[in-house]
Amino acid sequence: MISFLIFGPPGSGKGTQSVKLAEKYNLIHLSTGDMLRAEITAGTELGKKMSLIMSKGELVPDEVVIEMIAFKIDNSKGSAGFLFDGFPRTVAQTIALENMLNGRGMKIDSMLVLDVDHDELVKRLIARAELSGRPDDKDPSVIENRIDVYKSKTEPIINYCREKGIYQPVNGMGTINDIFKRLSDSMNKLV
Ligand code: B4P
Repeated sequence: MISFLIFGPPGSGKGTQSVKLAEKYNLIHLSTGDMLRAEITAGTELGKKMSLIMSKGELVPDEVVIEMIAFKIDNSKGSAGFLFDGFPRTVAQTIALENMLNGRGMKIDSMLVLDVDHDELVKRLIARAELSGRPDDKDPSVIENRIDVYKSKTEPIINYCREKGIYQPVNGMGTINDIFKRLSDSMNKLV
């Protein structure tokens, strides 16, 4: 089975593109953001604890998302592989994912990184706030904090993956369909 990471700052289009790519390549789409929001909507104890962290634009603890992903990997069958969206977000999560996959005879095959200008990120997230009702989209200072957290805690994964030869940058500016075509061109080299 093949494993792709779709990577980029908040608002870079990870979630948007993942839905289309998972369908095209018969991949299981695993979004930790969606899993956490499902916990909040269901009103679970975990959801209540994570809601405050997420509304500030901070990352939830590594062990919470690692456990969620491990459960999903073990309970997902019948696809060509996995598309990880919004996970990993720290180098520690990356190492945990590698260990999980290696233990199951898999590896991270490619990291597709969407490059988008800062002003475009903010514009997209403010536009989404109108529809999503997500508290982390409504407040411009929370959006800026999410971008800062990405730079300090998440971006270092790029160097880690570059050294492993799996880093593939993709221009994330333009229409959703143009970006989908660029991502597909990169993925076609591996599937
Ligand atoms: P996520 O759900 O991953 O949210 P995100 O980073 O904002 O990205 P998202 O996928 O939603 O946005 P997208 O770029 O697709 O995480 C939310 C929070 O959960 C995090 O801040 C953190 O607190 C927590 N969390 C999640 N995973 C975690 C982890 N592993 N560890 C710790 N904490 C974790 O798109 C944004 C918008 O842009 C959309 O409205 C879309 O319609 C629009 N758009 C996309 N492409 C476009 C284009 N080409 N042109 C115009 N608009 C476009």
